[in-house]
Amino acid sequence: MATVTHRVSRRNFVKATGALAAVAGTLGGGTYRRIVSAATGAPVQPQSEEVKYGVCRMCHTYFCATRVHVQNGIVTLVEGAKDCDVNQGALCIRGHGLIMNLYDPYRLKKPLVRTNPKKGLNVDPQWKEASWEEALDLVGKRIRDILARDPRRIAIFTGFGADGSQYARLLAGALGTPNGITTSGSICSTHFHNFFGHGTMMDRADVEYCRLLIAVGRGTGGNFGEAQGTQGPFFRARERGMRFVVVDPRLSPEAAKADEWIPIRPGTDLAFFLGMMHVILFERKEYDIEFLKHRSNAPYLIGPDELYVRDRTSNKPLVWDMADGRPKPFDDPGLKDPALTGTYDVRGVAARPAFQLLMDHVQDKTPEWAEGITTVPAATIRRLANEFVDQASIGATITIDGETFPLRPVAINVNRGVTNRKNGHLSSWAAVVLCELVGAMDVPGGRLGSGFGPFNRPDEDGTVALYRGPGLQPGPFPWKFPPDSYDLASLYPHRHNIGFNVIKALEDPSKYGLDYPLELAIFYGGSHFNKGGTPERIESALLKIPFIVSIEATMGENAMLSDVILPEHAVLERHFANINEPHSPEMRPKIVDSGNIGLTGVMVNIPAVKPLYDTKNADDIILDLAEAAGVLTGERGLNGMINRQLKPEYRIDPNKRYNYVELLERRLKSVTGKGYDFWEQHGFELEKAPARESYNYHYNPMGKTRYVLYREVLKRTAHTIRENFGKLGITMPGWDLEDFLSYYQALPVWRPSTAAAAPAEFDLYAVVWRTPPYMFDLSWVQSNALLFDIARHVDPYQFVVLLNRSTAKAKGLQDGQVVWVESPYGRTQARVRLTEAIHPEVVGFPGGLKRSSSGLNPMALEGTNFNRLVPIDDGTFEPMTGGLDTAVKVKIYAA
Ligand SMILES: Nc1nc2c(c(=O)[nH]1)N[C@H]1C(S)=C(S)[C@@H](COP(=O)(O)OP(=O)(O)OC[C@H]3O[C@@H](n4cnc5c(=O)[nH]c(N)nc54)[C@H](O)[C@@H]3O)O[C@H]1N2
Ligand SMILES: Nc1nc2c(c(=O)[nH]1)N[C@H]1C(S)=C(S)[C@@H](COP(=O)(O)OP(=O)(O)OC[C@H]3O[C@@H](n4cnc5c(=O)[nH]c(N)nc54)[C@H](O)[C@@H]3O)O[C@H]1N2
Ligand code: SF4
Ligand SMILES: [Mo]
Repeated sequence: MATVTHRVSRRNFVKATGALAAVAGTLGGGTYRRIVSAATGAPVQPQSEEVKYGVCRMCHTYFCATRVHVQNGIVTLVEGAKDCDVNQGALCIRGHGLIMNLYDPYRLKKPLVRTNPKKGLNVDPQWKEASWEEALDLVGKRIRDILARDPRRIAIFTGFGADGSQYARLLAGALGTPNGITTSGSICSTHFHNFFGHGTMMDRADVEYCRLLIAVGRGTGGNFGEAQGTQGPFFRARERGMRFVVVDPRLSPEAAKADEWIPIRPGTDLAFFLGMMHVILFERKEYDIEFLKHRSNAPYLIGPDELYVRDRTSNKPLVWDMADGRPKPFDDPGLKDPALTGTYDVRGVAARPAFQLLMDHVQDKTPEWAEGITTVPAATIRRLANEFVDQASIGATITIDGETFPLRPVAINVNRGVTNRKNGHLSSWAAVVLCELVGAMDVPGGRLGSGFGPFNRPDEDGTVALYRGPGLQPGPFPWKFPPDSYDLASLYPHRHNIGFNVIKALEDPSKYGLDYPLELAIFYGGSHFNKGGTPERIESALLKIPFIVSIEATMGENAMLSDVILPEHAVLERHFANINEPHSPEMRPKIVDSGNIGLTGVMVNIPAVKPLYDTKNADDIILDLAEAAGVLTGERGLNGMINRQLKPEYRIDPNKRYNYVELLERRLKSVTGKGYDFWEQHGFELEKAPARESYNYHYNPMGKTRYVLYREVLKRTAHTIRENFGKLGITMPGWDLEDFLSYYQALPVWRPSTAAAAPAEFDLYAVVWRTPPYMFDLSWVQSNALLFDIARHVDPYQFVVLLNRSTAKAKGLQDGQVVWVESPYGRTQARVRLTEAIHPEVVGFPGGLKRSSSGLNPMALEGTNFNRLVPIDDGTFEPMTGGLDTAVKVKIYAA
């Protein structure tokens, strides 16, 4: 086992330059040079040549190191840095498209001010070019006027396009508005189960030792062509015989290379998991009793109110000790043999261990029951459940670097295909509980959290503490009606990101008790348009906001509706840093990411070329906006907040204006002690932790922490919500309160997904997945000409919808025919491609990201728009996290 802590690379910059320029010529630098030369008129023969270190930002992990070749001030080649442990010289297709991000002719080149008061996605705004001073002055005046009246009326919407920014998400605080709202996340409410399961944001499998990996509604990296270290260890695991099973309505690229593809009816994974649980608990009757009794809350006694039965004096949850037939606090030193089953009398109340409640629920959830719901044969579910237990090798141990760990080489990992259902948090919880039944949590071979460190430390109830760090949190946040913010956050105490609620709140603020309008919105790197709802609906809701400002790079939908556009640099012109401190909860986690386990560090992008146009670093624009609005200086201004990120010796004078480059230098020095000179030369610095320290069991081994099987806090939240609405004499706007609360379940109990309840004419399910060229629109990949060209000419499954041949036959549809796909909420036109590689009840959308702004490169308007099928109405989405249900019921017919 590697126990070294090392700098992953050291290089002789000067020597490398000459050698790499030669390589660039043979690898394609020459080709690029000729193309660029033809486009820009630059000489073909280089007069100057440099190779610079950078970080790819064509997906939101921005975690692959690059070498950027620059000749005569022109970028001729971007390649992966071979000496970086993260991507080891590789770039994915998006990374190879990075050069086009810079030379995209559709980039915004100067600040723009609208002159046409009439607005719309297809209305010419009659832009007037402006100087930065003019544009900022205009915006500053508007903001100051609103601030003087009511700061709440300003909203700031951010998404993954803003991830490279240090300050965008501080601006709302400086302005004093509750409407700092994230637009991403509503189609990937994938963190909630991991916060509870591991105390981290994501999960992965330890493919180093895993013997059976079951991926359900999730890619492991290959599906969207990741370049980060995932693929090597994964394929080595396959070579040594790790079984890989994919449960997915479509035969994905990964499923095609798996041992087994199990097609499933969308939205029914919960039934599949409950069927597996039934086999384990009632047929096989073999599970990790030690884990359940001593490393989980399975024995905690639950009362008729569904809450823990607590000790009167210490308030600690009680368990029943079978050794002497008495209840004891979970951490009582005299506790010998906690009961997992039975009913016990505690102070006159019938109390049952959480595990018994799970057994009760699962008793009738047989594989035959699950088959009827999932279309997966009962025999398959039974076989897989047995294999899961066989491979788990309950009781086995392994010694790594001299430390003994349980070895549980099985994992079930789920993601977007499971979580984005009305029953999503229950389905994803079922996957966690299955891993708990065999003890495969944070130990070698098993299911791991995304970060390494003491994330599984216990809270006061002895169970893995919920993640409480910067950024996303699992809640509960305080409940409040009327809500303060337009995303209605306080009505959803465990929400993920629910930016889509803004659309409904704009349509009818009084429905939600909002007593103020939005008067100004700033959009930066996030869009309502790429989520649920039809573009027409989103357009008319947003047009209720009188003044819109966009920090943008292309003329997307937000930009088209804007009054002022402030243009940002392209990636290769920017300063930015990817800072992953040791023990941070996410090492920009990928999917099943064993290659990067134990890896932390800092990567810095220094601009490869000078800006081509009159654009700025996004954080300079944020600082400009704060200054123009009068909220930059002072301890309570943006400067004060920036200071809180800095070590005392690097703090700034809060009353001065700094530029972003100065501030980033101070931040880097605060974290690493090193300034630009170092990063310009080295690009990145990574550290690999010793293997044993990469397993969180190392930090809290047997007896030190208990994994959550029963999420009691959700029951407490449900009580709070019911009580609060009762006191106010009102109900949850737009929902049946009891239906809403019936999803607040501590255990993964059966609830159907909404899609199942659609009218019968909608006889199929639409599902969507990521494709390698277009994951979403980060770094405007959707209008990247290089990626488009590849997608168009190489991949027959782009820009179409997939339909099973038998279904097409029954409906009289031909391959290549143009069809409508219609849900109760919207419809989209598409060319249909027939295949065997999809469940017969499914219409499959690869990407489905067709755009709606006439200002974009027209290629972004090709293909299909999945999102207009997705409902955002109250009652339709997942009530716990607010995740949109993307298993939509649809019908398909000839256009
Ligand atoms: N390198 C890199 N990694 C990333 C990102 C990045 O930018 N770069 N982005 C991250 C983000 S934001 C996200 S959300 C994730 C997304 O990561 P994934 O969740 O892996 O993304 P998808 O490709 O949408 O995969 C979902 C799968 O679920 C299947 N599916 C759909 N419906 C169902 C269903 O009802 N049941 C089952 N069993 N399967 C279903 C689909 O066919 C598809 O194969 O990727 C993350 N990982
Ligand atoms: N059909 C379909 N819809 C999806 C998904 C899908 O796979 N298919 N994925 C979903 C998921 S999982 C997520 S997390 C969300 C992500 O959703 P978002 O976080 O909203 O991210 P994007 O859609 O990538 O970017 C939003 C907008 O930001 C702008 N932008 C992008 N990069 C930059 C930049 O560098 N600077 C500036 N100033 N602006 C920029 C672009 O105008 C872009 O349209 O999308 C979701 N929507
Ligand atoms: S996975 Fe691809 S897009 Fe993401 S950082 Fe790496 S090379 Fe860039
Ligand atoms: Mo996402």
